Amino acid sequence: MPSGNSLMMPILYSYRRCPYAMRARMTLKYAGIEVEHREIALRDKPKSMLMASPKGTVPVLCVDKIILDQSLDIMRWALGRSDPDGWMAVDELISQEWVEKNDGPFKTLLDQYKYPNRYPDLYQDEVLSAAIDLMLKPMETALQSSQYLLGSKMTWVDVAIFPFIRQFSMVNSQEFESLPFAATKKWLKQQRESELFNSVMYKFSTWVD
Ligand SMILES: N[C@@H](CCC(=O)N[C@@H](CS)C(=O)NCC(=O)O)C(=O)O
Repeated sequence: MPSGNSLMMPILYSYRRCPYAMRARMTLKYAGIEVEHREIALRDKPKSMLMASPKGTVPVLCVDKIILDQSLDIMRWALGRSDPDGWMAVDELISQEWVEKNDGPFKTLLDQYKYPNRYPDLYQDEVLSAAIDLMLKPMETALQSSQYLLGSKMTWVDVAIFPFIRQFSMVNSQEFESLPFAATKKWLKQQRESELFNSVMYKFSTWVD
């Protein structure tokens, strides 16, 4: 068998609760791409993963001789292969804006909200209201006028952002429930209860090289 042939199943290094890995797993599943799943322990990463991608974050997809170690690259690669419901049929600039805001400033606020002990100089209520102003309010406005962030159809932007909003909602679920964002809560519930999301939350045992 020649090396690098396309019969090799892609290998995905993943971590169940990682939002970046969730968006990659959801997209691979949607695209119908089967992978060899290697669940990692963040505190004891397998050498084979670090050899493929020394920066040591998940997800990492190894396909043929290509290493994709950014979740958005994995999404793009998967959707380039198969995109049955047109997740990519959206305005590129608007999509980028949402996802950059999520992965950049919103992720920073999410970490500050989730790990207050690491940020003793910050006030939690200020962190929360910054996150609300930056992300939750614009999401609510968008979702009040359409079922998904960019219109009436689900797109890669919903999938890229959902795991982070889910994480945000779980930091203090009572607090989240008290927020006046009915449309966002409905969207979150739909994503969370979807077959697609639940199908990628299987508990694998940890991969050992
Ligand atoms: N920009 C990367 C970020 C991935 C990332 O930060 N993943 C976290 C887990 S959620 C990680 O692997 N962190 C390494 C560690 O905690 O050691 C991507 O989009 O894939």
